[in-house]
Amino acid sequence: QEEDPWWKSAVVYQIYPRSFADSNGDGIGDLRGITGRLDHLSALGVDVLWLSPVYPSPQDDNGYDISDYQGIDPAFGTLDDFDELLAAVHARGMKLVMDLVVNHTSDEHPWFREAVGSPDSPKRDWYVWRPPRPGFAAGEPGAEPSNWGSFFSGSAWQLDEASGEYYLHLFSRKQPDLNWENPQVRHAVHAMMRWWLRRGVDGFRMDVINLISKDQDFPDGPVADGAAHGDGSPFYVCGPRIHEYLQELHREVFAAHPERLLTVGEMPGVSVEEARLFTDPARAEVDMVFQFEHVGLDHGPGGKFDPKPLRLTDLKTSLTRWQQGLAATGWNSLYWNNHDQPRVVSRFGDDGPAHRVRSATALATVLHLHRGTPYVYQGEELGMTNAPFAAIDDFRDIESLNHYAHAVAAGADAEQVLAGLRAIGRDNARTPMQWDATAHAGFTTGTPWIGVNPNHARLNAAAQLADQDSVFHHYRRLIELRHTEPAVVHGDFALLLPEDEHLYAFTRRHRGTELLVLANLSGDVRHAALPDADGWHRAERLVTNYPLPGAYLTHTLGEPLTLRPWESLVLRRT
Ligand code: ISL
Ligand code: CA
Repeated sequence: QEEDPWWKSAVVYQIYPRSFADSNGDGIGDLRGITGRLDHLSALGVDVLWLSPVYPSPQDDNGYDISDYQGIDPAFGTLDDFDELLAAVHARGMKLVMDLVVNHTSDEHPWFREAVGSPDSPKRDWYVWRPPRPGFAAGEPGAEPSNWGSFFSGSAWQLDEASGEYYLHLFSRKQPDLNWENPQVRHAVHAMMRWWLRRGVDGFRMDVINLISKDQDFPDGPVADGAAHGDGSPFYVCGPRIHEYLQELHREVFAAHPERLLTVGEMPGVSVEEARLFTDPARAEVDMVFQFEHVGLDHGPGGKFDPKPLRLTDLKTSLTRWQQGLAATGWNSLYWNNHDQPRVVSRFGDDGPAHRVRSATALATVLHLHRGTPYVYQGEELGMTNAPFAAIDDFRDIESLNHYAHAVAAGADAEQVLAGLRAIGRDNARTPMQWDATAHAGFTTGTPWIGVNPNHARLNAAAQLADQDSVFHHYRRLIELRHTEPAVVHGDFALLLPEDEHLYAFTRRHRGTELLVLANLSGDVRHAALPDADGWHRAERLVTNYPLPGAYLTHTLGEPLTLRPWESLVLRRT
């Protein structure tokens, strides 16, 4: 176990560059802004930075629509700025991982321009083209080659008037899917990745990488009650050639750097069984995957924008299944937040003044004590909250804007649609990083591209660095614990109190060490009838979120443990 890969004991920090730090006052975060804020990340103690896309892009989906894979968008800076950032990150002993978006390009990428402009060019086949459905004329309602809906509302097919053919776009119309069946596409992607590795980057977070292989028959998918489009996911989630493509990528790109890299596949809809195949080191595909089960548990019958309250037992059941499923083979990624999810303290915690700090720290404790590699999304380490968006004009995200337009056009109540966006919309995670209490939270001297959360006056990094009881210092301690206690990295996971709707409890056992993680994920006092409460009586308290006198649990032998609102603790016995 001593020869385990370095990333098993690492913590990754995700930067959404547009919203992190603006160095030139244009209201958009940029690379020099990041370089100027590395002290914050060193103080937190993270090992790896993952940058959301900074390549040239029309920014239809905030950079997830790439028009040049080997450059930097002028809004973010230059390749020189990038090299400078990379050197500064390395000088601090951290690594840098790029976002790799190769399921699709921008429709403004030269490859797609050529494919559209010259249907006879070899580039045509780099994308997915199909004629209208038999018996239909191009452009007629229902003429789309399949009934698949796009992730961003509407059909997944867009008509190209000039040729009368449709191209596939699982995301926006400006994000045409690449045709991975074509070996030239795969070779171009490999070459581009090798170019970044030569430049010195330390790996890739691979966007929707389990969607790149499609069933070439493009069959219609099931249509849910009242849905305008079918669900094509059975025909593109972990499609027929996905493992072949990833093994080829490993051979062609990753294999030359056996120790250095971190590769993580973002995989909507992936099952535990598939994830084990993807991350089995013997199969040489990726190091770990992002799975989505736990962030779908509060989606309601009407989909993600129709959220329902989370049942804690559902969360525990799900995460435990993933812990067990990847215990012997493979590896987990652990996350609550990223740029696509609402803020966890608002979603699963309580972001009101009474409980914000303790619910944020309790949730952090639960996540970081699981087995796997934790990811911290910018601002999560401050307990940043969802944003008080007043009206649709406050939103910027294409998914939210498209959903609103489609839902309202279909007759939905606008206020109700807005309520869904406020609860679950991706812009909640995209408001600027809250550095200090000054105007625009110290993010920019100009006008920010999206509103700053007004709570930055009291919720900001400067205040939290100065306060040992802050969310920031709690995250710092959790990260340090992973670096120093092998049981956090390697320990076997066992869930306790599986039926409890308020308490999250588990142990991690490694050689002679056992950790107990106990969290009250509710705003009321709770009693924990732990199977072996007395056995933990004199255990060492490692990370807690309430100041308690003494080093031992203050509980009476033979009595259940009492946990205060949102109290969490990590205990160790040997
Ligand atoms: O938020 C979602 C839409 O409901 C997710 O399904 C999301 O689209 C999915 O997780 C894939 O996300 C990734 O690829 C998208 C991009 O918009 C996201 O920001 C990115 O993380 C397309 O590139
Ligand atoms: Ca800027």
